[in-house]
Amino acid sequence: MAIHVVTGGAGFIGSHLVRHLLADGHAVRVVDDLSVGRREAVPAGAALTVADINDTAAMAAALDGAAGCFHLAAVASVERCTRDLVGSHDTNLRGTLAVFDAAVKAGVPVVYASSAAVYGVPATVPLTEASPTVPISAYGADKLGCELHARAAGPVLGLRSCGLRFFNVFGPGQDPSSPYSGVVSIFADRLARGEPLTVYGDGTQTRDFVYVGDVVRALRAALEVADTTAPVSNVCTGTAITLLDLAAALGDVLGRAPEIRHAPPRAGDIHTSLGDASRMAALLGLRAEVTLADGLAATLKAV
Ligand code: NAD
Ligand code: UD2
Repeated sequence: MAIHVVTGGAGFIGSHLVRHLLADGHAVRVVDDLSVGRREAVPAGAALTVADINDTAAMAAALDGAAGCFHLAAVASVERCTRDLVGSHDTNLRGTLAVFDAAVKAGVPVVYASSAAVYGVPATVPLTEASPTVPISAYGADKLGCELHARAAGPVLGLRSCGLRFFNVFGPGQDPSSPYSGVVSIFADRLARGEPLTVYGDGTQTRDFVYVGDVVRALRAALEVADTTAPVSNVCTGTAITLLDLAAALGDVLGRAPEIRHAPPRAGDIHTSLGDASRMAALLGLRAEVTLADGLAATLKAV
């Protein structure tokens, strides 16, 4: 079968993608500097190169003969990007340019991770790909920069790409250890320990939670449509729930009501986030299939 490169393949989403590619008989080369990801998370059978994506020689070697590149490596924590503007930019925008450059030279199409963070505070929901992109974080600004460069590099350099704006991804293997980890991973970890959940604000804020298995399907479909027009698509469910309902849904899976403590709202927290999944259906030919209940059950089982 084909050879695929996965940057960030030792991370949460990347390790799921690698497992699926291997299961379908593909050869997989992972490029990850293990700054966040763990060597043990890289599924057996994949070839791991421990390197920064800015390492030109390492990227060229990884892409040699490859059929596609899934670029997921990033400083994925909004908080870390805020604290380390230049360091995170080196990975999130400069590093993406290094991946694009290597992909152009190797003639390999790239599917790259963008984020719902490109939208900033929504004026209206659901957010479509035509909604204004006004990021309110360095993380979101760099992700938008990746999209702009992909669009410029298509016609000029022949880069074939597709960008995916992930909404709130959850599932087994997401690290709960930082306060800025995904809320589902934090809540699942706390519930498993019998600890109370902290809800910032009144808990009426909404999020569009998309299961990692559906994200993997979107990534793989995106490789088929990557081209020089640099299409971009949301990856979301088109349904949002409140934080309080999320806590209750986790409690339902476990058969006991979680204890909830409220804390002041987080600075810069967006109240309403909801994606429109129409382009995902039209461009990628798929919609999110895993229900929240099933996804939460799988997440809790793995804790
Ligand atoms: P993650 O932190 O689990 O994985 C990122 C991986 O990239 C890690 O293994 C890390 O070691 C690696 N990495 C970081 N800097 C690197 C560098 N300079 N060179 C090589 N490797 C490097 O994050 P994730 O949740 O799996 O996210 C994957 C992608 O999806 C990221 O681009 C992230 O910004 C994006 N995204 C994630 C979410 C989400 O809800 N998890 C939402 C929107 C977008
Ligand atoms: C998500 C992404 C971020 C960026 C952003 C764009 C994750 C982890 N983060 O941030 O990368 O794309 O969307 O808008 O996917 N919360 C609690 N208790 C907790 C933890 C969180 O109440 O213990 C709340 C938090 O205040 C927020 C919601 O849960 O209202 C979701 O928080 P999050 O950190 O999982 O994700 P978000 O949407 O802030």
